[in-house]
Amino acid sequence: MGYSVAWKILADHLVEGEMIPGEEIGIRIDSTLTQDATGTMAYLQFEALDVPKVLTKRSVSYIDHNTLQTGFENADDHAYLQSVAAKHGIYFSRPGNGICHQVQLERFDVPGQTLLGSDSHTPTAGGLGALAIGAGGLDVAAAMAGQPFYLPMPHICLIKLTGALGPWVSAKDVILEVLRILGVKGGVGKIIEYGGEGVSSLSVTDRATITNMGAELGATTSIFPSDDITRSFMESQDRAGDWRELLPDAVAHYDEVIEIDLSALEPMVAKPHSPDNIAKVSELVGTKVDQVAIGSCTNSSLRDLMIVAGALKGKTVHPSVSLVISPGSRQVFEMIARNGALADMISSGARILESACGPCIGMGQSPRTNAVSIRTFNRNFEGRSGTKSARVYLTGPEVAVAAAITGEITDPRTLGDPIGFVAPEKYIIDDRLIIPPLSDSDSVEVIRGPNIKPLPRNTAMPEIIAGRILLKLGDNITTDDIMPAGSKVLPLRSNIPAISEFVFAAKDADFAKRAREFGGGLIVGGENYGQGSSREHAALAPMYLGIKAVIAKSFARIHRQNLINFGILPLRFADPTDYDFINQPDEVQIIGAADALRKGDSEFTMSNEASGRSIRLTTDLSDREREMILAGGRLNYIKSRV
Ligand code: MIC
Ligand code: SF4
Repeated sequence: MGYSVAWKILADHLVEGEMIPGEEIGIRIDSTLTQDATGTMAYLQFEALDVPKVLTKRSVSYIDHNTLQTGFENADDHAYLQSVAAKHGIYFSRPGNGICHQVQLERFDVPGQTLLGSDSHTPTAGGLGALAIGAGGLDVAAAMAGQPFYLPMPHICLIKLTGALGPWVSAKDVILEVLRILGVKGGVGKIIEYGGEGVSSLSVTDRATITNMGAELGATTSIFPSDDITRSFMESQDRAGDWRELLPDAVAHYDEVIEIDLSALEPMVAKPHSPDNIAKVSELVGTKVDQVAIGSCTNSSLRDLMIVAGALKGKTVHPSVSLVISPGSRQVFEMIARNGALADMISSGARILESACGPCIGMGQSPRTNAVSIRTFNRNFEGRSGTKSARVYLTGPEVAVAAAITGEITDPRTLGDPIGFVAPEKYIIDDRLIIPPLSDSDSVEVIRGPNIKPLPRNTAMPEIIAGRILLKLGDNITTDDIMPAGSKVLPLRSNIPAISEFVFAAKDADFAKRAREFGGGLIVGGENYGQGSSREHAALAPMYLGIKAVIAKSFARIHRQNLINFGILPLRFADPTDYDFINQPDEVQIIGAADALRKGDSEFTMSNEASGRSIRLTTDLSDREREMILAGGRLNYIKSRV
């Protein structure tokens, strides 16, 4: 049996453990990326590690999330990030240069390399054949300090593509189909590798749309082979020298195989409020639309915006629709400006935003009350748009632009001949907004405005975990539920005392107050607790409020790791029906928790004073993770070993 692409890259980077599915492995990280919403914490943590220069091949810091600057906070973060990058050998992509994943794909990703990013959509780079994983900022800080990244060896799942996409159907419809099949937790513990003859009909940016939104499957990452299509994309980005071929062996082993016939796909949508709530556009035709937002790291490549501009040319945006467009990168923005496509968009009435995350993270453009908003983004969790009552549908650019013109959900295949797109032989290459590392950074002073607060640290795990159940939640709780984003909260990402006031704000406005009153406590969740983003604030801020353990039926990968990184114990119900026997605000105790962690026990007993019942809990922590929790988190653990 031969090897898959993912297996080859993992084997190439393995530094600890054995590649047996489920067992913990450590891999070497070639490159890292951060964005400004997670980057401030990541660099505060990197500074705490006392390593003068990053030890990766390349680390890049992007400004793309917090660009609204409604107060001094965002701009203070930018100044901190720029100066800390200059100090420690990090590339700095200035605000205006674009969304991290799009720029990284254009300018930096290398097939066969590993990339760790403090953003859950880091797997976008898998479109180019890199093994790219999203993680919390602390894991990225540790990678910059030369530490391996640890993960359970994933199962490798092949999605075998046959055929080719029909007119007005695009890459977004492929990943929506995968989400239909697997659901938002169907990728947990897996690497999704794409293969089959259908791969050769997809461009690199199409592939990147697919690997990007693999994050919504809960997958460790997604990846395509690196082939001639990859080579020509890299040539057109003036990076032919970074290309290498990377294909699976003829008879490669996969743990699971799913087949998708591209020719059979139709335009699709993810309905409110989950990316796996999939329907065919044809089933929703006629639904009135109030807003259309085109952009984000999923769908704002040159190809996507050229299709949108082509459809808008000579038309007017429907009177009941507000159409906003944010180009993915400055390269894309400049190219549509120079080739006239931008003029067609402007003339149609589109509202053009800067090249950044913008509405995708609720930084502006919240829709009106009860609106239907069609977005080419990757997440439609309730309230993420900034308007709780809005109904957000996720689609590809074709469906989005069709709705912008007609004012209702429309099958784009009724718009007539498809819009052609031929990829340019050369993209405009201009890296002047990327500041490379300095050769001498001794004199650089790191700028810390008043919003950059010191990093809070946890203390060692107590012998007994005792406290109240502060909140009981259902299945699929997202990190947006735990730690909301948006224009009010995002500016506080570098200020944990201030941001912790917003923990669970949309679910339970009194949560922070109650946590303070009871001096911390525990949280109970259902399946897939912590799905979605990589924001470690969803662990760090609860830690700051004194949360010692989260008990759930199952956890999403990145959030589970973030909890451990900050010394919060993730526990599962041994018997999931026990979920029904624990309520808010029961007073509970786990006696001997620290001792059990030291001994390597995987069972814990929790007594519930209210019901008098004993509940069995389990954990699947590795030895390394146990030590981290005992130490009060990964930072304390690393420090104690130096
Ligand atoms: C998101 O899409 O939710 C974000 C904002 O990019 C996050 C990171 C963050 O919360 O800063 C992500 O996906 O990891
Ligand atoms: Fe930015 Fe949205 Fe992509 Fe997150 S998903 S990186 S907020 S564009």
